[in-house]
Amino acid sequence: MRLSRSFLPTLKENPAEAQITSHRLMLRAGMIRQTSAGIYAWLPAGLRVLENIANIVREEQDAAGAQEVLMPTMQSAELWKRSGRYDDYGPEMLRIRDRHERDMLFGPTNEEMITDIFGQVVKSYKELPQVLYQIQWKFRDEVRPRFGVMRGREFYMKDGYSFDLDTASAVDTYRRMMLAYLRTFQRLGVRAIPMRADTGPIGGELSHEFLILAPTGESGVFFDSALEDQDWLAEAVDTADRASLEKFFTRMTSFYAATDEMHDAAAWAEVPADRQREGRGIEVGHIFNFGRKYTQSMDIAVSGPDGAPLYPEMGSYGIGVSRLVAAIIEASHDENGIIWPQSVAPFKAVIINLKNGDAQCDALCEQLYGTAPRALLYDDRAERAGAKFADADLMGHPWQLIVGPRGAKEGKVEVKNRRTGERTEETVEGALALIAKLQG
Ligand code: 5CA
Repeated sequence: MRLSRSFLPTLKENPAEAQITSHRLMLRAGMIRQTSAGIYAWLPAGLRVLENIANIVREEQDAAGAQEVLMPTMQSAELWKRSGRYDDYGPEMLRIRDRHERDMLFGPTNEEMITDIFGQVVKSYKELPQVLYQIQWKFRDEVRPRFGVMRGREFYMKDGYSFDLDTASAVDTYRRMMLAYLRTFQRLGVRAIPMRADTGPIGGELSHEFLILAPTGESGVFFDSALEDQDWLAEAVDTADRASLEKFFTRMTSFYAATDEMHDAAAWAEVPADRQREGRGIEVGHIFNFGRKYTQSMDIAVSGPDGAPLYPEMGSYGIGVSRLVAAIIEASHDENGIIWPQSVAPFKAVIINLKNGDAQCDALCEQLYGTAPRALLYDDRAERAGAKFADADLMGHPWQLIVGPRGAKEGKVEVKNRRTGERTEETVEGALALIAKLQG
């Protein structure tokens, strides 16, 4: 994308309405604009990050055997009356009446709808297990939407739902999802610590929250630092084998981790002092196993092995995709701006032309840019160098490819790594090889 013609409205000043770093940086880097309280429009740079996150989530869900669907945002109140949650959900649910006076709502979550669809399709226990997920907008009329997309009213969520024959198989599915989540967050370039959690209005007994450490987090957290050192992408688990899943889960849960709501001082005291970490965390995911709560209340059964009705055991699995954009920034920035992990960056690198209009500078920049115009941002504006450097740091591109008149004449490109600040001088071939590597 050419910056001179792009819709990337960066701001020099800190917007007054933003109280936390990520909200400030998302506004300043031109990623979002608010349209109503807790409701945001995503501009090109923001949308790219949102979609990059969603795609990593999608790949790991697919790899774990979940199948993607897309359900509507509008739901009929009838569904929620069947589960009994229509009255329980309270003012967080945005209720709407259509022209025929039918009660509708903007979905805050989809347990009821997916259970109903499952019931229409699956008739026999032989078709179990099933894991379905979607990545879709949700609406919760939060009393205090704040911190930008961190706690919005409209937000983008990956919500998955599983249906199993019995408790043992439902627990296998839960553990498989746990591993998929750990892998997902690691690929997103952040550490999200799984913690035993309260189940709240979703219901059930087995539940974990995934928290990214940040001083602005809403929950207090206590955990064993050994959890930060695990490489979940290298974890050898045979996800088709119950014993292997159990071994992984037992190992993972052997490390202490709890939010303040679930904190156990006695168990905490047993964690070696040099590994005790206390702080605050942002909840970016939440998984639940709640048995037959919805299949029973909505009377959705399949025929069991003996021909009698069997109510599948369910779980649900959420990831706050839009919240993650902010959470990653909270965990990865410095005083100059965002530092995107490579995997989610809106642009893999920015090409900075230090002398726009200089024939050699322009030619070299065009040569680099032309190899990967979608992955690269080309700062071809008639701005001074200082402004270009400041915007590049603010927007957080992992690499800066800097082309000035002297370098252009000698066929050299200065390459800066945004995270380490390290600068090297590369030949044109070296710069092209880096671009090819970043794209791959
Ligand atoms: N049905 C279950 C799982 S599919 C569910 O709704 N779980 S949840 O309530 O925990 O939400 C899942 C994730 O969505 C949360 O972990 C959080 O990361 C994100 N989330 C929840 N509320 C908001 C909000 N108001 N703004 C942004 N993200 C949110």
